[in-house]
Amino acid sequence: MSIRFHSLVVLAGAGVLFVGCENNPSQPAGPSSVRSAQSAVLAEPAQLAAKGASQHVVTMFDACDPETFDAALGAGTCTRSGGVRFATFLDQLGKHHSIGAWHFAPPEVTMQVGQMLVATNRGGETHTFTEVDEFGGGIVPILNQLTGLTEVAPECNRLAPKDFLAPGASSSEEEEDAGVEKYQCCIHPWMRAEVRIAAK
Ligand SMILES: [Cu+2]
Repeated sequence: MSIRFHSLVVLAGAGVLFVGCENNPSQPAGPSSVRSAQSAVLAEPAQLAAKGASQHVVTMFDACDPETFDAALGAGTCTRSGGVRFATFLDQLGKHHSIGAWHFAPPEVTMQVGQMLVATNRGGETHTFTEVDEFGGGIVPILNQLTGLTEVAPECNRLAPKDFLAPGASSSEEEEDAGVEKYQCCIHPWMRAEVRIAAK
C-alpha cells in the first residue's frame, strides 16, 4: 500500500502540520467559537496552589520517531527521541484503528465542580485536548480513514491556533458544571478522555 501526501499546510505559530490525502483534501480549521477548554493559558502549579484549587491532570503521550515523522510531515513535527517509525505508525493504525502509545492518561477522570482540569503534552508531537459532544474524527483525513472515524467531531472544525498544544505545553480550565465531558485529540482522534464532574 502506498499513501501519497500532497498537501502540507503549516499552521503558523502552532507548529502543527495538517496532512491532506489526495482523495480527501483537508479542510482548514475555522477560528471561531471554540467551546472547549483548551484555550486557557497555562496555569502554573504555584498559581493554582495560591488559588487553593485542586487540579486533575491529563497527560498526552505519543511515541513518534523524529527522523521518519519529520521526513514525512516536515521538520519539527516530532521533537522526542526515538520511537515508532512513521510507516509502522500508519500500518498499525490501519490494522488496529488506534495505536496505544498515542493516548491520554488517565482515560477517565473524576473530579468536582470548582477544581481545575489540566492537560499537559508530554509527547513529541502537537496534540489538542478538545471537548466534544460525541467522539469522532479529527482534522487529518488519512488518520480518520485509518481509524474508521469518518464522522468528524464538529468541534474539531472550529479549532483556534491556541488549541494546538505543542510538546511541553498545557491548557487548563476550572470546571464549573457537573456532568460528564468528553475530550479528544483532533489530530489523533483515538486519543480520548472522559471527565466526570460531581457537584460540590
Ligand atoms: Cu494528538
